Amino acid sequence: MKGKIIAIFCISLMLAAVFQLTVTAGDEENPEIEDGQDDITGPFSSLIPAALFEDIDIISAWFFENSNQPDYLSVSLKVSKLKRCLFPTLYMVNWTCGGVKYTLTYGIIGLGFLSTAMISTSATEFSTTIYSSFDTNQNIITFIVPKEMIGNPRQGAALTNTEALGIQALPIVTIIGWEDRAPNDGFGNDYTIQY
Ligand SMILES: [Ca+2]
Ligand SMILES: [Ca+2]
Repeated sequence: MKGKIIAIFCISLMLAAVFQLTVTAGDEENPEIEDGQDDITGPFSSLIPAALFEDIDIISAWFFENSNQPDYLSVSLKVSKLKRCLFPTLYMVNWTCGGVKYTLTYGIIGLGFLSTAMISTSATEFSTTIYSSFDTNQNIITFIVPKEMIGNPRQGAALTNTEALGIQALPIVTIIGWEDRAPNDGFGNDYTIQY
């Protein structure tokens, strides 16, 4: 009986250790970047119904990797309500690693029918198209980034200064627009490369 209790205790400890490992990487429950709802800034934003901006209202963003595909970094961005807006819309996630700033951008142009995802770096000012998914059921955009495009960060490297932006512009006067920065001040948590 005593041995059985010790065995159960050991299994519980092992499960706790595994759980601890799984929550060190970002996921929807443990996002590196968190933000409030209905906090859009821009012209007359306090007078305009929040529902009109729910597609750029960022809720959270998180980084993650898959041990089966260690050469890729994934980044997900969750908004209040994802839809293909008629107005030009940009979603961005920024971070810094090794002194270089990286920017993921998902852009919607052409009345919502043309969209693309890109990665760009402050090192080269060069943008490259990458794979992404646009999930209107989960309200999540996910970017899949080959690590060779982000300086091949090694296991244990920290992605710092994490932040996300949702930006919407009027189709003609693109300089006038609304945006949501996440978080509102400072930056989100760092992410540590797992593989
Ligand atoms: Ca928000
Ligand atoms: Ca915000």
